Amino acid sequence: MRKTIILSNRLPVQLQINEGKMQAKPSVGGLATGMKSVHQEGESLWIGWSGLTQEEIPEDLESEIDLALEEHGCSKVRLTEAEVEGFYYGFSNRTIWPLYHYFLEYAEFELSNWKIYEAVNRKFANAVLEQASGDDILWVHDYQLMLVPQMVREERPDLSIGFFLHIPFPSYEIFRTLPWREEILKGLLGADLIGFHTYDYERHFLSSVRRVLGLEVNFNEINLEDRMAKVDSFPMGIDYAKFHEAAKKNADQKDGEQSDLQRRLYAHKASTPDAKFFLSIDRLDYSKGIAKRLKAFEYFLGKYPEYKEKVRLIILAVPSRSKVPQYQLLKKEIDELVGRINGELSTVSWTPIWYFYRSLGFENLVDLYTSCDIAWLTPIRDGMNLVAKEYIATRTDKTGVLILSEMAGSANEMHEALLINPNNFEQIADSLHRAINMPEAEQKARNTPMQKRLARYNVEKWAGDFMESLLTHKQSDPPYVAR
Ligand code: ADQ
Repeated sequence: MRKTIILSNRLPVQLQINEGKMQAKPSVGGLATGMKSVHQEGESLWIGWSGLTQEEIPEDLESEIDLALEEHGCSKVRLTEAEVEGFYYGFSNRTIWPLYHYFLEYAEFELSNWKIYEAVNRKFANAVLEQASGDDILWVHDYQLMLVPQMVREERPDLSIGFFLHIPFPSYEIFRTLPWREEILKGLLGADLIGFHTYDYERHFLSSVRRVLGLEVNFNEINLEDRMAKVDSFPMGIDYAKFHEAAKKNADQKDGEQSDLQRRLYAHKASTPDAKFFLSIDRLDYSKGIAKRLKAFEYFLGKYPEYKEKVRLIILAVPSRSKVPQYQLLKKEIDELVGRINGELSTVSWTPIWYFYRSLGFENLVDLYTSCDIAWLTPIRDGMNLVAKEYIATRTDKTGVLILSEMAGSANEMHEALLINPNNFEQIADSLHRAINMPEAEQKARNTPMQKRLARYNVEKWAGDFMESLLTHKQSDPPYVAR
């Protein structure tokens, strides 16, 4: 039977060893959430790194871990500490991530990291080749594995190979600075279908293919002489029903059934009825613009001092890549900004910023979405941003205001939100003011079409469309037929 192999850097389960015992925990992140529904259906295998290096896995637990993963339909790629360092923290997160998010000044071009990236991509490709049979479908995810499509194709051109990039693809002028630009493009072109979140990323990719490799591009197909590679945009959706239903359940809960967090939020609202909560949720990452948001909040309170003691900013930052120096510096900057702003502005009864540096469980996440009047998501660059979509999905009475950066991929589909430029503090302050005063009828008029779109174009539809497009293209373009 034909199976789908999903390949990503991390498996959708995280392993932790506590006192010699193994524990499995679902991972946080857009991809894990998004692919869950695809992985649960039909015949599929998910291959990726478990999150533990070979040095961290005691020999006697290896087979126990493999068995536990197998139960989740997963198989692990073994990585050593040095490989994780060079491939993940090094090339992926200190070269590609900053470059693709337009933080050129943070991008490091280390030959040794590139070599490890190549070797680890080879490991992932070999893991696929060991498992692939018949006319299987391979769906490779994200920027850590851009060389895998070509590595697999060289051995198995009969497989249907799809690749999806979850982060932006930068403009040619940025991409061309990468010393290994040709290798990366050739690696990606091993796929039959290459997907992006937006048309702009697709356009940037095609332009780089044309200018770096000199290949002929016809509309959205690249002529590779013996075959055509197709490029298209597939804006990723969310599990709309899951968020919407959880929010409904949440609204129906009686007093005793509420979570601690919910009770606290409601108590605050009851004691100050005209108070407004602004919500900011991201991984702690410089691309998400958290530090800038804090400064913009301070600017807003300076411009509109009448909102002092009335508004509160809830910042939830998920720890991320804490071994990379830029992330450590950012954490320090955010800690200091929160401390300074709260120190300068707090009163006996008011703390302007509530700052949580942790990951929250699904129910608490929904508590926050449903109790905050305004979601304020202003990344400096973001491939898509699923939090914006999740917030709108949980607004069961259709109230609530979304303030969203125009630099997030999701802004293309959520034009009813208040779209802002994250560098324009004046515009941000005015948008916050507008959001606070927006009549309910206008909130509902804006949120209704967004909800409809999100419900229709959910994550299953996203995955289904990608798979259908891949298979249709493969059928019409068999690799063995020379043109
Ligand atoms: P991320 O950069 O991780 O993903 P995002 O799309 O916002 O960003 O997804 C974050 C996910 O983590 C959301 O589903 C959210 O619910 C969850 N999450 C965030 N904070 C949390 C917290 N404190 N506790 C628990 N869960 C939390 C990358 C790209 C994005 C792209 C996705 C999917 O950078 O641009 O949208 O992949 O393609």
